[in-house]
Amino acid sequence: MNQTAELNHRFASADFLNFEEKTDGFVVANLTTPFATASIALQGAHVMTYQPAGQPPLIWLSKFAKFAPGKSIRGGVPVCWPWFGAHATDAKLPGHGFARTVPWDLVDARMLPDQRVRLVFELEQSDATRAQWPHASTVKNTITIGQELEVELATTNLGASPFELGQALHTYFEVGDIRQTTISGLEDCEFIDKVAGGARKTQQGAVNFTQETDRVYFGTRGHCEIRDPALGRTIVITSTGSRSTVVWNPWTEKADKMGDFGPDGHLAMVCVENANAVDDVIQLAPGATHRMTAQYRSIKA
Ligand code: TA6
Repeated sequence: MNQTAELNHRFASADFLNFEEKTDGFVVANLTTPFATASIALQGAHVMTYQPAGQPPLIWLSKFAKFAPGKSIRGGVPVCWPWFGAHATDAKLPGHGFARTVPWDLVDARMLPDQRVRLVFELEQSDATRAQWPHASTVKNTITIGQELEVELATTNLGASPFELGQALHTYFEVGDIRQTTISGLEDCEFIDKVAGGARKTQQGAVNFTQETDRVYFGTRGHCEIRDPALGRTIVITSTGSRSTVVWNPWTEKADKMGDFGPDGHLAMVCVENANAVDDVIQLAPGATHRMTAQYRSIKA
């Protein structure tokens, strides 16, 4: 029995869940609830789409995204783990860690009494991952589809010594026009401006977008809002277990270079990423578990 057939045999439900092989070896769970539809790739436990009933998609997925084993997906909710950005000492290792480009195991799938649907994925270590990161650990990604999209990343240190954990939910949000979009909730936070050589600055007022924007904010407060007048909505982001927030839009030149945004793709997206990055990485003690959660919902602007 192939993987898709086995997953359908173990977990599928005519009501809310089935699995398909989107491309060769790339399996996706398709979810339908009374509140929203969603799709999640087994690779990276990667939410690819989330669309509340009667609304535009909340999560952006490039029309030019590639779906192939080992290749990161342009859009959705990539899991950056167990480091954020470039590896601290080995440039040969994948940016944003390996979690998003390896297969995760689906360990539970159920409809809750309130008709939300919850899937739990776990990343078991392998020789390949241990070679990149030798710490005994497990990480679970719990995804709940309802009127909100909820994601919880839980890392447990199974070893006898502490380790440093960097991570992010690298979420791509769909907007009507980035040039009209602003982000509130980061006022007065210090940030690293990666477009200005890593200079440290302080956010004055709302964040707006007129060029490539790539910032890591610190001391963030677990609540920010994406104001999107072009689509007439505000996306509300709440989070726990994260004191850093990354804001990114590649703008025209970088998006074109990346090759999987498509023409003007950058105009329809913004990344707002709850993270533990740079100053905010986690030192996880033996036996301890760190949970980082995010909830995303949209309200009328
Ligand atoms: O989160 C922002 C960022 O670190 C940018 O610097 C850019 O590299 C982006 O992530 C996308 O990275 P990726 O590896 O997914 O192409």
